[in-house]
Amino acid sequence: SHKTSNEPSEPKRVMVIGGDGYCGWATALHLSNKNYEVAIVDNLVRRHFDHQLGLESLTPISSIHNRIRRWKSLTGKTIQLYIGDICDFEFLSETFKSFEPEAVVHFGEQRSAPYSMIDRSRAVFTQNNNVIGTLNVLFAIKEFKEECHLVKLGTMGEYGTPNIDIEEGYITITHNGRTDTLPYPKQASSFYHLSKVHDSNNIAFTCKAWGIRATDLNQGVVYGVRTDETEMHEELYNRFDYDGVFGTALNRFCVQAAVGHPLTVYGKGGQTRGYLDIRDTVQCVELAIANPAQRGEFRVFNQFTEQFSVNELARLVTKAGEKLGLNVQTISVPNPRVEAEEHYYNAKHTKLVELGLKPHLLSDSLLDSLLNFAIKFEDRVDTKQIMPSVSWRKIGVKPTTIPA
Ligand code: NAD
Ligand code: USQ
Repeated sequence: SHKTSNEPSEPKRVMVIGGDGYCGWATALHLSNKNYEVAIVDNLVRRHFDHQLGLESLTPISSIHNRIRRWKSLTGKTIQLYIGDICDFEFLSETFKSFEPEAVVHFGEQRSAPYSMIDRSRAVFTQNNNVIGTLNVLFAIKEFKEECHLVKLGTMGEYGTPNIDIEEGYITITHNGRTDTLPYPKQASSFYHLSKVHDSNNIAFTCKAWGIRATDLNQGVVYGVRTDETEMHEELYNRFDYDGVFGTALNRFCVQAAVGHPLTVYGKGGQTRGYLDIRDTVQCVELAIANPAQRGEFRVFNQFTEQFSVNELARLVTKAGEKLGLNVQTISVPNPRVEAEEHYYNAKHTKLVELGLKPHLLSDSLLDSLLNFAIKFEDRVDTKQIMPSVSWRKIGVKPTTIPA
């Protein structure tokens, strides 16, 4: 096809690490649809965790091979696939040399806080997998593609719940009459969330030392399941975790409401977090790629659109459920985690909006469609997987197959 002189000569080449997962699959399809050249890198370890723990996505998900074949047959677009572990540097080097990415979006980590708190071996696995994987990506960029922009998924949980406003990555402090802009203090509260803090430190250092360009996306809790691309065909459906280990707050509540299980509010329910629709995850990542960081710049964006407490989410789901004729109850579950249950929370999130993010705010219609989605698959729900089974206080060294 003919190109005019001011169009980019080639589509941008984006490597999506963790592209078989919840955020990664939606993002890979979105970028491919927007004519980016996409390669998925994934070792499918997440599917393996599900088997090990006896869990399953609410939605049936097809193999990564069938997903990619279906995408090609529907759209004519090719997504390249590299199956392997990014902790294996030889494998990662080969993918870099063969695909030559201009941007790497890194979703490929063990992302469940409860999983990281099951036992010693899961805690060690999580920090090893996440910290070493990210270090390898940094070395691969330095060695093979030094202009490549790293877009790294971090978490709002890196900041914890301080009693002051949360800034985007940095805070300006005056101390004993001198002023500096410093990394915002980090107070993570699981071995998983801590792995992200360690990653952020390694990335910040290599931006300074080697001139890496990086964007740390401190994402809040993601909800929803449909995106324009995944709803094109059943074989493109995204995963939907509702269990006590991988399920996250709002998605879990919708499934609980659909099957008549009381909503599981942990402790007092005042825990407040940033939340966003998965349609905004894909939008934010695209914005970060389209507006890359400078060489040597370590940019931090807080990636969420609204704040809610767990109690507020329970109230919203109860109201939306009642409209569908569901009788929704809520129970207070003794909190399996160690976290503040009543606290101040006010986090900035303007940088992605300045780049053009148009948020999909949580609405009655979205809750309605999520609930209907959960009702559609209610026969697949294993209610034994709903109650939390991992305790922050009881974690020990004894290997645990099925959390008790
Ligand atoms: P997910 O578990 O669905 O997907 C992660 C993918 O990475 C899986 O397909 C897994 O197989 C792959 N992976 C893990 N380790 C790997 C390795 N060493 N080599 C290759 N592939 C590997 O998780 P998700 O919910 O899509 O989360 C993606 C990223 O976004 C994570 O970094 C997570 O911390 C972050 N995040 C997620 C949420 C959320 O609510 N889901 C919120 C904030 C941040
Ligand atoms: N919670 C309940 N009831 C439930 C589930 C959770 O009260 O049934 C509470 C938790 O105690 C916590 C809050 O809801 O206070 C959020 O928990 P979550 O499981 O939804 O989210 P979290 O463990 O923080 O982890 C998820 C993703 C992780 C990501 C993080 C973003 O799994 O990858 O980093 O959200 S954030 O929360 O901003 O750190």
